[in-house]
Amino acid sequence: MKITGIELRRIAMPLVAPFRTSFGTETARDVLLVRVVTPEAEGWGECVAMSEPLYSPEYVDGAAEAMRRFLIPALPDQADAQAAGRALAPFKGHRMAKAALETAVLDAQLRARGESLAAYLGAVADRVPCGVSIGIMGSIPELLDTVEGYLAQGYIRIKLKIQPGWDVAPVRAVRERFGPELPLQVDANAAYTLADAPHLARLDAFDLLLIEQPLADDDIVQHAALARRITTPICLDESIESAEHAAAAITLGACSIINVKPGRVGGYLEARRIHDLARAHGVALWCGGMLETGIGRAANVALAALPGFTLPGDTSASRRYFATDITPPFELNDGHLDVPTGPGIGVDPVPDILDEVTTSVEWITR
Ligand code: OSB
Ligand code: MG
Repeated sequence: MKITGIELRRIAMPLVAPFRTSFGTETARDVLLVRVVTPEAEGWGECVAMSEPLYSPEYVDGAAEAMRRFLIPALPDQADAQAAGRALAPFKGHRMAKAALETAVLDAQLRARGESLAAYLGAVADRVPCGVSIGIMGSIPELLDTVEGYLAQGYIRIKLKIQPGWDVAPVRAVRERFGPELPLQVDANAAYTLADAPHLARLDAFDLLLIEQPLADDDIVQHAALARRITTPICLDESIESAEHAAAAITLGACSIINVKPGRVGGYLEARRIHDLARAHGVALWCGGMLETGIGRAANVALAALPGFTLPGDTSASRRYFATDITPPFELNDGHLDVPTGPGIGVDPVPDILDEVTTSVEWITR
């Protein structure tokens, strides 16, 4: 199965509502899609890099440049995801770019042999429970209305974005309004320092499932120190870019839970290594999100169906993000999304919709 060409396609996807985190506000998603073409099948991958390097060092223009200049020329002739992973490994970083390429290769490979990504990865569930990530709001009443709306849609876990000045009060308000049974967690996107430990300990009173990435990406040791000073379980997101990072964090006691984002760790093969490692060590996992279109979401839902993913993920329905998704929309059913069963990632872009949102197309032959 020879790779004959690769398409890099940029699309512009307006978000249904602005999404504010401690690192910035997103109003639209600038997405880089990868399509790997072979005579037998095509495969899709979604690059989760954002427009600016605020969540991680990667950004969309940089990912496209890394792909065209270094990664695509290094890919093996044959569509073989394991071989692609090995060929890309010598290039440092650029994990989101590598993940998109490797996923497109894997999708083509699996479509050609009629196997679903879920089956390939070792999924054990046919549907996955869904949470929703709620951005920083202008006021507490606005936040409470937003939470209420998502609960009415069936989401079974709420995640609140927090930052200094928007933490204890919104958490208290949501707890008081929706009660002690609501599965509730927070995500700081690295907005605090260890000096904030006494303040973060005030969140212990609210029985949160976890606090995600309270400290800086490279503060693994400081997260271990924080874990000894608060009772809320610590979950790492930005800090975990590989199975090696996960092993270090687990050994140090820096986290008891990991948010797995395949883009952040360089692909689904590395995500599965983290799964196997974490599961062996009793560290709980859940599948994070990067405001993906249906292409990235389909693959994430397959990953979230692995046995170690024991907490609800940020794998929300398409309409939480976009008025019109580029694939048939993922819809919430009793708080769950169905795991695609078709070959590969199991979904395809709708050609007319894809064309409408496309801002550029680049075709690279090999
Ligand atoms: O930190 O988990 C995060 C979105 C973009 C970048 C980082 C994060 C997020 C989210 C939203 O929390 C997850 C989603 O709904 O896709
Ligand atoms: Mg996060």
